[in-house]
Amino acid sequence: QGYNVAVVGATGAVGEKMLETLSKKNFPINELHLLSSKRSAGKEIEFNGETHIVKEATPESFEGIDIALFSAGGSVSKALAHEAVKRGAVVVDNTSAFRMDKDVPLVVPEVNEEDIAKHNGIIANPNCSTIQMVAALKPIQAKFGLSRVIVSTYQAVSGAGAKAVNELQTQAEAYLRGEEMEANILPVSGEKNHYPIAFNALPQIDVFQDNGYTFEEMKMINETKKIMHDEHINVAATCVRLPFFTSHAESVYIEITEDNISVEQIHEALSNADGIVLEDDITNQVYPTPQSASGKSEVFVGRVRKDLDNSRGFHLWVVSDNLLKGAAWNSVQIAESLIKNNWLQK
Ligand code: 11C
Repeated sequence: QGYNVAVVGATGAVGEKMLETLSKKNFPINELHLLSSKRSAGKEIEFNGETHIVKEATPESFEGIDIALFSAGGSVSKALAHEAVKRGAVVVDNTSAFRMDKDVPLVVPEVNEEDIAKHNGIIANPNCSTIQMVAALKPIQAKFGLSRVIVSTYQAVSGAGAKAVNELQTQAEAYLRGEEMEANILPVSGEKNHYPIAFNALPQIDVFQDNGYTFEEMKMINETKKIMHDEHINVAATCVRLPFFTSHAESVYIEITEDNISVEQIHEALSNADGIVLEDDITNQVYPTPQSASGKSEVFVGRVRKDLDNSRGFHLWVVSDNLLKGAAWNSVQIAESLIKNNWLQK
């Protein structure tokens, strides 16, 4: 038995990974509908050996659809997700449009799969940098409690879209030829100032908020509390864009609530957790990097060590592919869970 599946934003970087993931996981598809903005409509995309023509997404596109995976930007989700739900589809939305809505579950299946059951038609996929962090923190929280998180991110340009990927490529080539670099996209395409990303580090991802944090930082703060079901966890974030294409890395400082816990106990909790791969062997220089994690679906953790001053403090290095576990893979996992648990009906 298969389901009628729509992918909204099928021509984008995440849409492409969604299709790859659906195929790789052998997702039970009856009809596949590839949708996009008017601009990309008409393109042809191969899926499992068949050519599909991308159509413009309209409210009527969702007639007969069981599951709609949205990744075409917040404004498209705001305009069309409820239209899809009205027509009987369950929406898995990979934008920030509904993440903090009270009646929309925000889900990383390894962390809070049971929240999917409470959906009213829309389930939100968290921000990529949040997903990998909470996936690594959940097994630690479950065993030893968690009171504080301070994270600094090292984020790939693909998080900012295909134009940012091109910008890094073009700037790097120009720099190596000794030419001036042109910056038009990063840190934020709509902002008045742009800075080169090649051979640089930009401490701004998304727009600044009134409290001095960026929206990306506030997403990490607010989404972490919601997914981990604990408003009292103290979370602070500094999000930085770096010049590589894929996978986000994070330096995460945590304080747990139990005392006298060893690195070995943290290792054990992480090694037994679904979706986590522990790569932590400093004697052999083993730790994950954005390059080693790219193309893989798991969250990789290394450099686990005890804080030197706080006996409940630990430092971790967390890396994952931002387009897979951070986006497409997590969305398809949610869709699989809807089917497996009979949660498609509201
Ligand atoms: C970035 N994390 O790297 C962002 C991209 O809210 O889903 C993902 C934006 C989002 O720029």
